[in-house]
Amino acid sequence: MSVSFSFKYYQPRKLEIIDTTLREGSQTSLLHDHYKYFFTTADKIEIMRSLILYGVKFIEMFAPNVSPQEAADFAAIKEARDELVVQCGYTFLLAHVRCHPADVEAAIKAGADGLNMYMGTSDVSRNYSHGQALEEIGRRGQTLIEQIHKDYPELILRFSGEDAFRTREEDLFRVYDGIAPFVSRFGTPDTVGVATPGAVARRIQLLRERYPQVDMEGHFHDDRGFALVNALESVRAGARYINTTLLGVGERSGITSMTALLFNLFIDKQYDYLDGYHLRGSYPINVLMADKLRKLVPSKEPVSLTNRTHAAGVHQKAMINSASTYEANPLDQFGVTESEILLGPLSGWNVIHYFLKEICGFDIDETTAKAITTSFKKQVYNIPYGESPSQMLINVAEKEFGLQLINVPEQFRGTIAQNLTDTSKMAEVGEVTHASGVLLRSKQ
Ligand code: HCA
Ligand code: CU
Repeated sequence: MSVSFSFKYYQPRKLEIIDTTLREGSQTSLLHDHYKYFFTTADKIEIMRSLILYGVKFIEMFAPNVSPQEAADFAAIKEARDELVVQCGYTFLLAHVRCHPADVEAAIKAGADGLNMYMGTSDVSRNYSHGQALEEIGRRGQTLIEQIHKDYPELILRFSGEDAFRTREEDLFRVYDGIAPFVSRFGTPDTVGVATPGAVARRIQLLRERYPQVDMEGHFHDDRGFALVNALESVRAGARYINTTLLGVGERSGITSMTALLFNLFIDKQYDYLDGYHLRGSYPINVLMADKLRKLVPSKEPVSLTNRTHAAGVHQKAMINSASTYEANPLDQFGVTESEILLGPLSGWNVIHYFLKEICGFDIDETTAKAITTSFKKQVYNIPYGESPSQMLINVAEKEFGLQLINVPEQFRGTIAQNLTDTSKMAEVGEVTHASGVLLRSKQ
């Protein structure tokens, strides 16, 4: 049974993520780097289900006429979406289409809830001679969109002038003016990632003033590393809809990462933009995506374990005493529930003492820990490829220093007994460690 729901009964939230992992995200070169090339139907369904469970209500996909596989996937995703309607409410499936009857017809036939239409408006994206030709392009787009609006009043229509930030304002207006009565959203894609936050704020404000009845949608590429800040700026300027992908993947360096955007709004205490998003699912959904790409969650992704990983000796010592010293942001609320301390050449005796005593259970005092540290630091730079520093450290402790395990009584095994020499600190420090979930391990 096919399910449908009219957009006119949906009250959009203050921020609606339009996730385009399945469209823009599929254009990432990372899929090629790993000889994977495309998301399988099963991958797509898993990604789509995770997004819906996370609270995303708008999902963008390719026009079904891109390839027979995309057409089959569209149908499969629609079916999987329908299964979640009772549990999660309705999610709108939007087809990314050129302003071209073939794309439009294919999307409508496939049962898309909306059309994300686009057309090149900048000098570079369409090689027109300024003025007349643009007007002609705009008029043709307008005729098509007006007709769709008339024939399919239930369809959610969006129009984007591709490469909007290299399009002169008056050119954009010339095209958008005629289309405005027929669409519910205008996109302002920064197709090649040239926009600065100031330019974004100005554009969004201008468009909002000129088209008060049309919502704005942001789509920002990361060529300059501005995709996140531009998305935040556009939200601040009043764009209700933002295009994101998981891990920010997309063409070239990609677009805004969904979890990075929501994480920043949370840090800025913009809670009313976060209505309905299951923020604790952020890290798990990033891990799922990384897995699909056959890689780890990238270190530049704000919602990552890397952001709770500590390698320098001074940081590690501080982390053992108080996790907040080098962790300022509430990553645990975004599902990164553990900190990680990497044993290695930069580790100091404090952490080595902690590791050997608390994690391994050796009978060791501070003087011995310092001596072991000196020996370990001499050897670790020559560590054979593939061997773990923690194993090397244990070997030093056992073979060079003859350390023995403490015979911990059965009932205390598994209890963190940090700083056993100073029992007054034990409960306090132990609690902090537990709360932050410090995890000591060496990178394999
Ligand atoms: C593309 C270009 C696009 C479209 C964005 C939009 C861009 O890959 O087709 O439709 O709003 O960045 O301009 O992703
Ligand atoms: Cu894009």
